[in-house]
Order: sequence, then structure tokens, then C-alpha cells
Amino acid sequence: MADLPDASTSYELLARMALIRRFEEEAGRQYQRAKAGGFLHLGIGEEATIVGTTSVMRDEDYLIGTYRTHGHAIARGTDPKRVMAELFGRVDGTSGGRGGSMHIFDAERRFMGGYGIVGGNLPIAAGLALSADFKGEDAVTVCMFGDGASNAGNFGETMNLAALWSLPILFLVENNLYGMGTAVERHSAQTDLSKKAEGYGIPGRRIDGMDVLAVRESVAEGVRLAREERRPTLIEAFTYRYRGHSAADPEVYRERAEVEEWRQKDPIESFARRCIEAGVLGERELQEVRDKAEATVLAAVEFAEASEEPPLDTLYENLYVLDSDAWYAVDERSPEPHRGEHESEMPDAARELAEAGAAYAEQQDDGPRPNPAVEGDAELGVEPEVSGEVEDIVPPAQQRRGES
Ligand SMILES: Cc1ncc(C[n+]2csc(CCOP(=O)(O)OP(=O)(O)O)c2C)c(N)n1
Ligand SMILES: [Mg+2]
Repeated sequence: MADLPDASTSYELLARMALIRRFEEEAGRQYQRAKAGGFLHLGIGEEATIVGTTSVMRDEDYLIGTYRTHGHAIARGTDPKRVMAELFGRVDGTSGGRGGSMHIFDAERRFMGGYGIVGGNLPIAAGLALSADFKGEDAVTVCMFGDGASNAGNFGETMNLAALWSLPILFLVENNLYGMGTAVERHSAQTDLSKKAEGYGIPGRRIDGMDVLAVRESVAEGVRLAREERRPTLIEAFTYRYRGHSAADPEVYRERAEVEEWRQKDPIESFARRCIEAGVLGERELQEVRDKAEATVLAAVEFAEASEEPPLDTLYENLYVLDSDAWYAVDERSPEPHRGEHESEMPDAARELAEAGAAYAEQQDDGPRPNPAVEGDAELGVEPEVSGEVEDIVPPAQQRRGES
């Protein structure tokens, strides 16, 4: 068992976990009151994995997570007021109220989201680590994801590149035993998730994710290996969410007794008890931690309530649009219904579109299809823009090994 750190570090670990717990309980309550919209995924029970990890990261390090990341942002130092405002969809939220619960983001604190696509954050994490490497920065990327995400195709793709390019990255799988309602042994052929990247050259280890000090110790070593030796590793932290997958989960896939069993290992209570028994913290400090968490969370709700909703005419701001005549990601038409938008018109519109598609395909049958990458967009006659010589970009690790 890892030794207790000094009193101020112990206090900080406990206070951070308690704040996240109280914040999430309140988020759940506000969601029931319909103050927070969209989806809501709470990580109550997983605080030790989150706080243990961030507590050994430097300010310049990147953290990227999933859609269950209110706690991750707060652990990284994001103001709980701004996280709550994001849940409420208000302008003062971390994403200006546009993202909601699943898209908390704080570039200043290098908390890079917040992703709704399971496993979608893995390749982005590799990109963050690669960019740090190219810039010659010392920053490490910590990528946290769920047990379910370890089955996604880009898990393997990311592990391969991380190992090949010796990226300064640490992968941490938050194994809470379920991907939605599917237990690990029903969704993963290899249930020892720490082994899942071994074949790619990334070693792993399993830890108790309910023990904040065990997480701290392992993550500190993983971060050191990434920073100093450019060796990516994978940590599998066993943890548990007490609440359902999202706010709308009848939880038919598990027994109440199982939830109770995990509650006995509660990361906050067990750490507080240990601090008291060792005489590192006293009852007075424990009460102070609770009171401060309460006050911070109530202030966050008040702040979010008072923050404005984004004005309607800003609806199309901050959207990514490909600037060309070809494909648009955004419907820029006026708000009234357009062709095909009335349900009664749908069958006709669908038939017309299908016929138009078939007619187009027929035209293409005479001769080989144009390759837009080589010839530009044949139909629009757009030439590809290439300025100067195109150089091969070789990642730093391969440059160091003299590969091109
Ligand atoms: C690519 C993709 N497939 C499916 C979903 C639907 N989905 C949302 S969460 C989830 C379960 C993921 O479980 P896990 O990775 O263990 O994370 P946890 O929710 O337990 O934190 C699924 C399947 C999705 N969001 N993205
Ligand atoms: Mg899971």
C-alpha cells in the first residue's frame, strides 16, 4: 500500500474528490429539474481514478477524456461554475453553452475534452502527443477512456502509432466493468484489458482505481516513462460508477448488491478514514472539506442560473465548414421548411433523389471514375492547390532513428 503523502497534499486530494462528488450529485439533481439538458453521464464512484491521475500531471500536460468528464475538468482546475454553466447551456459555460455535459473543454488548462464518440478521443490523444513531440515540448498526454472503448478499431490504430512513433503518452482505461449495460466479459474477448496493447509494443498494468494513492503512484510512473523515455504505457484502473450509464438507465444489467459492495470501497470515505487513522487530517478538516464543497457547488448553480442563454443569431457561430463550393456541413437556408422537409413530401422527395442518384451513376459508367485527389473535383473543374514541393513529414521519433 502506498504511503500517505504530507497533510496538505492529502487534504488537497480529499477536497478535490469531495468537490467532484458533490458537483456531480448536484448535476444529477439539476438534470432532474430540467435545468441541464441533453445527456448526462455521471462518474460518481470514479473520483479516485480521476484525481489520482491529475494530481501527478504538470500544468503543461494534456488530458483528454470521454463524455463522462465533469470531474476530469474540475480536477484539472476548471472553475466548477463554468462546468455547471455548460451543463445549463449558458454562454459562460466552458464551450459557450454549445456542448453540454459531453463536451466540457478547457484549452487553457489543457483539458482537451469531452468526446461523445466512444474511442474517438484515442487518435486525437496520439495527435496531441505527436504535436508536443514535433514542437520539442516536454508535455505528456494522458488519454482516459472506458473499457468499452478498448474494443473500438481506433484503439489498435492508436496503440500502433503511439509505439511506432515513441509518443509521450499514457493511456488509462477506466474499467468500470460495463460499457452501457454490457459487462466486460460479454464485450471483450480479452478481459485483462492491461494486455490489450501488448501486441503493439505497449506494456500495461492493473491497479485499484478506488485507491487514490495507488492511482497516483502508477500514473506518476507512467507519466515519467512517457516524458523521460518516450515509452507509452497502458494502465487499467478498476473503478465503478454507482449511478446508471446515463441519467436514463433502468440498470437491469446489475444487482443492487453489486453496487453496495463497491460502495463499501468508496474512494472518498476510505481515503478520509485512512487520513484520520494516521493522524494526517482531523475531523475538523474533514468537515471543512465538506462545507467548502457544498458552498462551491451552490455558488456554481447560482452562477449558471444567472448566465444568459446564447443569443439565437449566434446559432451558426463556431461551426466547422469546409470552405468550398462542394460540400457543406451546415444548412445555411432560412428557417422555414424546405423541399423534402415536410413528412408528407418525403416519399416523393426520396424517390426523386434516388432517381437522380441512379442517373448520375449511369453517366459515370462510361470510363474510369475521376480521382479527385489527383485531378481535382472533375465535376466542378476545381484544380487541386499545390504550392511548391511537398515534403514527406517524418515524425520526430523516426527522425531520431534515422528513418525517413
Ligand atoms: C462509436 C460509438 N459507438 C457507440 C456509442 C454509444 N455509446 C455511448 S457510451 C457507450 C459505452 C461505452 O462504455 P465505456 O467505454 O466502458 O465507457 P463508460 O461509459 O463505462 O465510461 C456506448 C456504446 C458511441 N457514443 N460511440
Ligand atoms: Mg465502462
